[in-house]
Amino acid sequence: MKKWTLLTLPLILGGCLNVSVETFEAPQQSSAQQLSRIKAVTSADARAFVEQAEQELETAAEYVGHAAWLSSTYINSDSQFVSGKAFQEYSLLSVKFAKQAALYDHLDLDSTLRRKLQRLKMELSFPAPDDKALAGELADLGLQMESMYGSGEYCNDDRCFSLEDMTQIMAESRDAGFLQEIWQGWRQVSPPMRDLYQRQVQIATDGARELGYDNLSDLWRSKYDMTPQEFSADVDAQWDKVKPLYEALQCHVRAELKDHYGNDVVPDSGKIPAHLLGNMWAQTWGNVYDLVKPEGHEQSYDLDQLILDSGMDEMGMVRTGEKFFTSLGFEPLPQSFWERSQFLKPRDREVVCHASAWNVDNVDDLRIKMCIQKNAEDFQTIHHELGHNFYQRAYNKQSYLFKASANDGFHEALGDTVALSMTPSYLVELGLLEQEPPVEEDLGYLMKMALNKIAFLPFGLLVDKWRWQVFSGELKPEDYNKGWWQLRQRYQGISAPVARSEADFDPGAKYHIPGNTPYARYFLAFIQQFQFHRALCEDMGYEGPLHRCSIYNNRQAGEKLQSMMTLGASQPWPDAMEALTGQRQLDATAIIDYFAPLMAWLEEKNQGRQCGWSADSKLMAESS
Ligand code: X8Z
Ligand code: ZN
Repeated sequence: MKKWTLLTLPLILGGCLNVSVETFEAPQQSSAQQLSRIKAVTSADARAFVEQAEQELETAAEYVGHAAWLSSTYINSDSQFVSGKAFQEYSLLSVKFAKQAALYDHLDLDSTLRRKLQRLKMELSFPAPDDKALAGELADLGLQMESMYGSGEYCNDDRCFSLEDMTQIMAESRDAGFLQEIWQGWRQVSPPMRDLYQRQVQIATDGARELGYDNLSDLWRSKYDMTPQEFSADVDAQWDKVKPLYEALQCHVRAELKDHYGNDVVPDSGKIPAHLLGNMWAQTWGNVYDLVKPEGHEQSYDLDQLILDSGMDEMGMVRTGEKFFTSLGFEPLPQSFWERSQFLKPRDREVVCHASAWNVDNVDDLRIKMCIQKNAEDFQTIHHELGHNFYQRAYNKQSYLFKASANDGFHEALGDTVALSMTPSYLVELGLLEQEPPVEEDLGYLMKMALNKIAFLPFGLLVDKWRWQVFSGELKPEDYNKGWWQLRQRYQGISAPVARSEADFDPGAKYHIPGNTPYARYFLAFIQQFQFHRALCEDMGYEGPLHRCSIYNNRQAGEKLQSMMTLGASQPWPDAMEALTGQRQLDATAIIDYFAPLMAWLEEKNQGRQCGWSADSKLMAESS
């Protein structure tokens, strides 16, 4: 089944139980009848119910998996129709079981059964109400928005640009005017999504209420083995810890960009115009490394160039990624992976290019879907996606409701953890680099890493801060874009390069909003991956600086990872965290330790600079 985009549906080919669904049709009964039933149900009934639910959901999910693969890799009205039906069917089934799960709330059940019943209630991110028409409408809305995003393009008088073209321009161009045009151009994709999004939220909110949640925000924040309030407090606490690092980086990058582009382009507000950071959403800044690199400590190699010079093609990049995992002791990917994955953007049809990893049958039909470009960013993304696939395979012996990661941050962290080991010494081992660079270059390496990892943190946090506000009703539809830019300013210290208004719907220009993929998972992952990296390095007896440690070829590290991955979602996430790191909590000290040498350099470099930014009120008309 498709994972990590529209739905999160694990599945398994379980045995068929001879229990009639009729047995569990509680909602139609009167409350007196229900009460007598509640008294009557036993833990054996609960067990049979869960097995039945797992088996039926598994069958439906496999169908969704195939249909969704088609609708993402061949966007047309037929594939959308079929996929819509499959989502509708799955949604209704899942909601039915989620409601019935409440029948067993009062029973004293073993922890595994109790956990499965809980997971049944929070399986869907956007649950439909128990109504066929609304379930169909909800499925169609999601598919419509995802296909609008997938087929989005921007055309000026000269030519049309795909998102991949625009991604490359954002990365490489240093022409502020052109960057602004492209930044604005891509955002034409989303105003037509605004009403659809509002409707989608409305329907799914009703669905969440039927399942007993106050709103979708509570549902989304309930998936972390703690209360929604505790979860919000935890992510805020982590953010507070890493904020000084982000603020130091933002200050340095702003100063260097101002030197390069001048005062007209980079204003005095302290914020950075969002089109100058090398990325369409200003979420990672590695592409402006050349403008902000630490003088005297520059990296002598450029991974983009090394990849091009090596002659490695896109498939070769994936093979190299696979080799990292097999060096840790993981089994090679199945032949079907190579036959069924989408590595390149097809020339003849529209597809959703945003990278994703799939396990279509939740056994071993593993695939990635990408439109790979031969560059370092996509090389890293390949490792990210393969991390999903190897995780999916590691827990495929779990039962359906536990075929997931410990929490969604773990899934996102796995491949990134591996990619933290793509150190210069690893590149030498691969034959991409001739010799290991001297230690003086470490600051350059750390700067490049920070531009991708530290710069991401506030973005990773704010996307769902925005959605939580929307879902709870705190942010009204007429303020969707204003609320978005308030968060962008406050957390990232960036500003829109041209005036924005409620005629725009800028959140919709980021894949995960139309694609309905929760985003706090990436914030967690960016903290966790350093925790995982540090634990694995310590475990293998490594004693040097963390940024020079590579787990490549280390079976012990592989076994540690496996021990966490095979658990799937069967245990509360602190147990899985403990299996790998010995710690039971998120711990930002690992990312702080990793970047300590860079932080020291930044603090010195920023002396005399005016750091920080004002969260001014001219949010929507700011033209910097
Ligand atoms: O969406 C992704 C992955 C697929 S799960 C490519 N990421 C986030 C993004 O691109 O916005 C990875 C990092 C953040
Ligand atoms: Zn991912």
